[in-house]
Amino acid sequence: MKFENVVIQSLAAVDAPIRVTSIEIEKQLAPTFKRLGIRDNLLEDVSGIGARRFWEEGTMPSDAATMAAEKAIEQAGIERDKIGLIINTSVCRDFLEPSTACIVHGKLGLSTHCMNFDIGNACLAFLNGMDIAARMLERSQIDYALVVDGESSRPITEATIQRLLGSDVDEQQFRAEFASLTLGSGGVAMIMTRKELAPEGHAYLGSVSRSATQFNNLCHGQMDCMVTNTKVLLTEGLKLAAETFQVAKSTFNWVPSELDQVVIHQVSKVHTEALVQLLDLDIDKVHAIYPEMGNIGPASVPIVLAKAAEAGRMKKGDRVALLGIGSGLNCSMAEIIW
Ligand code: MYA
Repeated sequence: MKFENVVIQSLAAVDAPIRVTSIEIEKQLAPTFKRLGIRDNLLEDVSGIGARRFWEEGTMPSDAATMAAEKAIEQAGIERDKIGLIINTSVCRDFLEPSTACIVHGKLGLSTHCMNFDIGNACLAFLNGMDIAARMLERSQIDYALVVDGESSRPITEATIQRLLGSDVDEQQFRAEFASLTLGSGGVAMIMTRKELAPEGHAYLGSVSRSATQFNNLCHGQMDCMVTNTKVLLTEGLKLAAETFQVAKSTFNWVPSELDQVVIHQVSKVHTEALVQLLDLDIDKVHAIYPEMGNIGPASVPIVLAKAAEAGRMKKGDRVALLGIGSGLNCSMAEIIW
């Protein structure tokens, strides 16, 4: 779906305060590493993830999303009663019900006319949220939309470490739960509106999507346990990304060398390097946050975008490609003119 009048008015990311290194995690898992004969530093060596962030105990996904939303509203300089829609897109949630969006809505004190709901689509949901908001904005059904995401990897990481310390854990289980140790935390929020309301905003041109749901069994996650077939996820994820990139090329006239910044969902060093090579992208145009932040699920793409902007990697008019992918498998690619 392409849009002519939708812009991103503000974007804000909030880092979780506690830095946990892969070496610290491996130290905790030392008895299992020794028993299974796993080499030291495997986690950082193969994934390229040296650290990830944790929130203080008790910080809920809605708290992370609310902190980021407060920043985004302030940056945009808008009255909060003008916001007609809030979508929460996080994998992590405070409860199964009510929605995390309604908790964030309440914490922010948004108006009674502001629609609020969650979208769940694994690591892809933030891009889906932007797309749904853009559809409503383009039709003038609302004037401002707030898309938020708050991820907390602390509970699943701690539960996984405890489980993997079990004396009955074998190599197969270790490999199946390995990806859980790469997850990170963060909060992010974006205000979207129409061009006439924020002429300095960054144009959101739209997105294309492709799915390969025959692979919906490759990564199954619960609040305290995620089981992943890392090998097949990597190969099939890359195939779907290549297929989606072809559609994006013809829809947005993408030529890899003409893209100024490529913002990708960050899984690991292996995934990033394989994708860059496959799509003939320039690695210098990819802002990598995984070494310090790990895989922050659906918050990954918008946090990378916010950090790339903070680092001054984009200038006005730059063509910015967003490449998102999520378990399912689903893949979306979008373009922003900065
Ligand atoms: S779901 C979350 C998915 N996250 C991960 O899979 C992260 C962890 N995975 C990785 O870092 C790589 O896949 C690994 C494989 C390293 C696992 N457990 O050459 P290799 C050892 C323990 O065969 P590679 C999500 O985000 C192996 O024994 N160890 O591995 C949603 C060897 O050790 P040694 C393992 O293929 C969507 C070493 O690693 C495991 O290079 C994501 C190297 O072995 C394991 N499971 O990497 C969709 N496997 O050296 C995918 C291997 O001692 C997206 N090892 O012999 C794809 C596209 C990306 C973005 C696209 C945007 C559009």
